Amino acid sequence: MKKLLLTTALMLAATPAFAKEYTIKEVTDYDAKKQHFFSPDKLTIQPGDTVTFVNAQDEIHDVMFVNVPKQVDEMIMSPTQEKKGDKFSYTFTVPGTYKFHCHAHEKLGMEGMLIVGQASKAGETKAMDHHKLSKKLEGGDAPAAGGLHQGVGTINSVDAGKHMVNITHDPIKSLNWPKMKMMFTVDSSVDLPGFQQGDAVSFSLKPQGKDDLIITDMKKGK
Ligand SMILES: [Cu+2]
Repeated sequence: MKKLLLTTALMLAATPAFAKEYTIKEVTDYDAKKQHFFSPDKLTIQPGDTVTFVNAQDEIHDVMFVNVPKQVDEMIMSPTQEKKGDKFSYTFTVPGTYKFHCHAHEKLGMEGMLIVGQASKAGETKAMDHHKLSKKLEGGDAPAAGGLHQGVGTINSVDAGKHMVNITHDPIKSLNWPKMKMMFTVDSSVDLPGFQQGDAVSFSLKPQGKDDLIITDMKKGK
């Protein structure tokens, strides 16, 4: 009897009519500890289920699958630089563990994990290098001098107390970043009260930790 029930359950799971649809939002929240994130950033689904990634608001995001089960033979990625309301859906049929990130916010830790059926064991997944593809799309990377990335932009707001600044920056090739509105932490060596909304600025970004970048130098003028 027990065996019969199990068989029936397996058959139901394999029937497309029972396939489910899930949504993962791509979120920017300047008040959150981590400002750019997927919600949820971990999800378990069954083979045949579909996940739709939705850009939830006015920030540019996308989704790129960077580590997938070995049997997956295609690049799973949304168009780059999705705008508000843009959607990307994919139906997952190969069981295993999938890791994804937002290309624009990769260095800020915007990443997530999807388990289809059951998690992959060691050696059952492979890396997918979408960077080669996106470099082609974006016209090549400029090398970062001394590990610093140079940007120019316009200040939207300054929070001197928190040592943070919100900047709409031009594309930063060395990070593969499109034009974006972003909040940055500013090093204490920068005289933040000397800046205000509307200032055009040039700045240097230094990688900090695994997924953060801080402004170590900022001057007026582009
Ligand atoms: Cu993003």
